[in-house]
Amino acid sequence: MLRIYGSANSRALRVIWMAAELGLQYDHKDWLPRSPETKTTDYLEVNPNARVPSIDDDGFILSESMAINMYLAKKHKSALYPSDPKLEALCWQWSLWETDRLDRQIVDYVRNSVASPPAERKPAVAEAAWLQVAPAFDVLETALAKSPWLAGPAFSVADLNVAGALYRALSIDVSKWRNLDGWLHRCWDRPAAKHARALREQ
Ligand SMILES: N[C@@H](CCC(=O)N[C@@H](CS)C(=O)NCC(=O)O)C(=O)O
Repeated sequence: MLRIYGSANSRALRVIWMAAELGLQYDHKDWLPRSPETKTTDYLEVNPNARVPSIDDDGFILSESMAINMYLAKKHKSALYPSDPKLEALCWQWSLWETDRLDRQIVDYVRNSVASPPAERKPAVAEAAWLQVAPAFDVLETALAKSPWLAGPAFSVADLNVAGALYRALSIDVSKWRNLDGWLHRCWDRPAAKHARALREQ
């Protein structure tokens, strides 16, 4: 049986989305980041970083949300994982790119501009993050002007991983990036995405 460690209120959101796309049953350890459960000796065996998400797939242990999603989509022979090596490589490219360029930066920006209570916001952190987020959005905008999806002719794990990581961007105005805006909402309009989002926002 598949077990997913991590609350929808964490980067496990994107893994929960993928599990819903694939129609997988799973045991959910609905743990928040930094919760006591993530610091036990047993969990540190699963993820020595004490972070979520992680999975235990019938004894196969894996962490890193992007890798988990690519593994699950490939294992279940989903159309979300392209069989063409070039499209497969584009899924790796976009997932790694997002982790480098946007994953932390978008969280820092949104938390410190709109999400946290005003007294807790750090404008300097928001400003520094925005200096990285805006050019990364430009890169996505250019790619999405050429093709409606990031890796080939259809929605794939590349789109899920990047759009999943951009959950926070749903709460800011990105209409300046017209193609990015349309793509982000197309991705999050999928039933599996709505299911994951509902778990986070319940
Ligand atoms: N690159 C990792 C990041 C995992 C990560 O940072 N998870 C956060 C929650 S979203 C966490 O568990 N943080 C706990 C901590 O920082 O101690 C992934 O994508 O899975």
